[in-house]
Amino acid sequence: QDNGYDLWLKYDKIENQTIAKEYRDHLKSIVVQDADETTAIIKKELSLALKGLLGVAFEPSTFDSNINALVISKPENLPEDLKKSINTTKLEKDGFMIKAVTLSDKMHTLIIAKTNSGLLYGTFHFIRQLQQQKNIKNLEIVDNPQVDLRVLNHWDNLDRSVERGYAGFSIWNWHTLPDFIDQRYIDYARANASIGINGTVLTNVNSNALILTPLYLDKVKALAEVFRPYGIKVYLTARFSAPIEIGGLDTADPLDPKVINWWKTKTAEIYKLIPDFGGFLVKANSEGQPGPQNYGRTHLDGANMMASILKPHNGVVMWRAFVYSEHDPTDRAKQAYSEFIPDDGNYLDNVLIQVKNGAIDFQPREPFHPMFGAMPKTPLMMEFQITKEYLGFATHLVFLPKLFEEVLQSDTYQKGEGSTVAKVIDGSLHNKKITGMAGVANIGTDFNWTGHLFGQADLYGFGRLAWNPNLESATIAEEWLQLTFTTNKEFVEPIKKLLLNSRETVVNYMNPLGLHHIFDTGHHYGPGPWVSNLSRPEWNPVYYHKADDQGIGFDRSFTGSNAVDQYAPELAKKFGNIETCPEAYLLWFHHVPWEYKLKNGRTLWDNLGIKYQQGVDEVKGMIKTWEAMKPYVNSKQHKEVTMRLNIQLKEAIWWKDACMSYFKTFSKMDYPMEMEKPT
Ligand code: GCW
Repeated sequence: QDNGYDLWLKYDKIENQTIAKEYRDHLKSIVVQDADETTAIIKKELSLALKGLLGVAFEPSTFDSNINALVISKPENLPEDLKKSINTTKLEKDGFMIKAVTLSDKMHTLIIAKTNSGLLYGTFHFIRQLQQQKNIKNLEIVDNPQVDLRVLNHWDNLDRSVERGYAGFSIWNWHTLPDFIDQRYIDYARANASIGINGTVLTNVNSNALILTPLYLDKVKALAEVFRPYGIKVYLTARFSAPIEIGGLDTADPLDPKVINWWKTKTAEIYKLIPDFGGFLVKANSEGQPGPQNYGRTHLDGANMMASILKPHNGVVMWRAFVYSEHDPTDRAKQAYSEFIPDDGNYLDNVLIQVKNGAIDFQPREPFHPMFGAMPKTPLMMEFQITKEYLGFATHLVFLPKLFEEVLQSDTYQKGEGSTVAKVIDGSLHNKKITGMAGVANIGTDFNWTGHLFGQADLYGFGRLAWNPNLESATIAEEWLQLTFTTNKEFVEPIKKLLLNSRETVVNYMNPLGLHHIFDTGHHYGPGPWVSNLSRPEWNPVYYHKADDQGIGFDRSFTGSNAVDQYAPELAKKFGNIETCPEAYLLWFHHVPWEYKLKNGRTLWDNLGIKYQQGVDEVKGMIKTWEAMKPYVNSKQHKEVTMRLNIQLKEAIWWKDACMSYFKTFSKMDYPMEMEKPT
C-alpha cells in the first residue's frame, strides 16, 4: 500500500480511457536529443511515467515526421523540420517551453530549453500535465524561473539530529558516506528537481565547523555528485569561528590576514573537490553564534571577506539577517533593520542577505519583514520555514503556501503602490542581478519524508513559489492534491478549501489578532504565555504580549518602540494608528485596552475568546470534511491523518483554554458567551 514515499511523483494508471488513449496517440514516439547524465535521467523519468500512467513501454527513437512524437531538445539540436515552428526569444536560462506543433497532419509535442536543467524541469512539468489529466493538444507554455537560487536549508547536525525537524532523523548518513550512496539521496534529488529546487545547504546554521574538515568534505563531494545531474548545487554553512576551531588560529577576525588566508585555502580545497560548489550560508552574531562583531567588526566586514574569496570560484555568500541580542531591550523586531540597512550598497555583488519572512521568528502570522524593499542595492533572499516550528510541528495540518503567499503579496510601498515582497524577491523591483529564496526543510527519515502526509504540500508549494513567487496558493493546492491523491473533484474541491483555510485556523487557535511568540519555552510546541523566567528578556513570552490590567499587545507605534517607522511611510501610518491597523496585526503593533471595541462592536477581550473558539470549531470542521473523504484515500493514510487531526483538535482546545484563562487574570472579564469555558 502507498506509504507516501513517492510524494507528488505518483504515476498511477489513468483510469479514464478516453484521456489515456488520446495521450497514447500523441506520444507514439519519444525523442530525447543529446546524451548525457541529465538526459539519461529524463529518459528514465519518462519511462517511469508513461509506463505507470499509460502502461506504455518507452522506446527512445529518432525523429520521424510521420509519427506523433514527444521531442525533448535544446533549440539548436531540434530536427530541422521542427526548428521553424518555434520561437525561443522568451526562453531564459533554465526555463522551458512546451509546445504542441502540427506538421503535415501529425501532432508533435516539443519540450525545449537552453540548458539540461531546463529540459529536466520541462519534462517534469509535462508529466504533471499528464498526471492532472490536462488537455495536451494545444499546449503552449513558456515558463522561466523567476528566482535564481531556489534552495533548501537543512538544519541537520552531523550526529543526524535535526534542529526543529519533526520527520525523523537527518537523511544524510555521514557515517556511511562517501562510499555508500543511499537511494534516498537520489530520490531526494529527483523530488527537488521536479519542483525546480536547484540548491541545498546540507548543514545546520548552528552546527559546528567539522563539516569543513577533509573527512567530511569527501562526503559532501559524494552528495554533490549525486545531485549534479539533477541541477542541484551543494552549499555549506560556514561557522564563523572555524579558523580557530579547525584551523588552529587564535582569532577569526575577518580583517586579519591569517584568517583571510585560512578561508582562501579552505575555499580552494572545497572547489577542488566540488567545482560547482554553491557557496556559504552564515549565521553570525545571532543567538550566541560567533561572528565579526566579536572582533569589533560588522556583518559587512564578515560577508565581504567571504564573498571576495568565493567570487573567483563563482560562489555566493548567503548572510543571514536573523540577528537580535539581549542588549537591545526595547524591541527585538527592530535590530536586523538597524544593523543592515545602513550598509546597503556596500556589499559585494555575490552577497545575498537572507531575511526571514517576518521580523521576529516564523510565527503563525507576522507582518512582512521591513527590510524587504528597504535595501534597493543589495540582493535580499527570502527565508521561509517549511518545517513547522511554531505551527504544530508535523502534527497539525496547516497549509503553508497560504502563509507564503500572504507574505509575498504584501505591499512594501517602497517604490509606491504595488511594490510587493514578491517583486523584491524576484529582483524586479530594483533590478537585482541575483535573487534567491530559501526554505528550512521539513525532510527527515520518515517513510513519507515529512511526517505529516500534508507536510509534503508545504515542500511542494515552497518549490513552486521559489520558481514563481507570484503563483497562487489555490493553484498550488489544487496541483498538489491532484498529483498526490486523485483528480476527482469530489475530493479535490473540499480538501482544497480545507487547505486554504487551515492557515487562518491555526492563527485563530494559537495567536489571534496579532499575538506572537507566546509558545512554551525551548520546544515551541504548546502555549506558554505565562513564561517569564528565562535568562534573556526577549526569550520570554511576557515580553511579547505585555498583558497587564489595562490591556494586551506590544506597542510598536510612535508611542512605543516605533518599529512601525521601519516601514514605508504609507504603512508606518496605517500600522501605527490603532484605528487603521489591520485587526490581524493589532496586538503586534499596539497595546490595546481590554475594553477597546473592534470593528464588530465587541470588546477586544470578547474578540480574543471568539477567535480562539473559532479556531477550535474550524478544526472540528476539518475533521468532518476529512471523514467524508474515506472513499478517495487509502485507508492507512486516511487513518493517520485522522489521528493527527484529533490531536490538533485536542491541542486547539488546549491553546484556547490556556491562553484565555491566563489572560483572564489580567482582563478580569467574563468569557464571551460564544466561547466554551475551560474545564
Ligand atoms: O527560531 C529560532 C529557532 C532556532 C534557529 C534560529 C535561527 C537554527 O528556534 O532553532 O536556529 O531560529 O533561525 O537561527
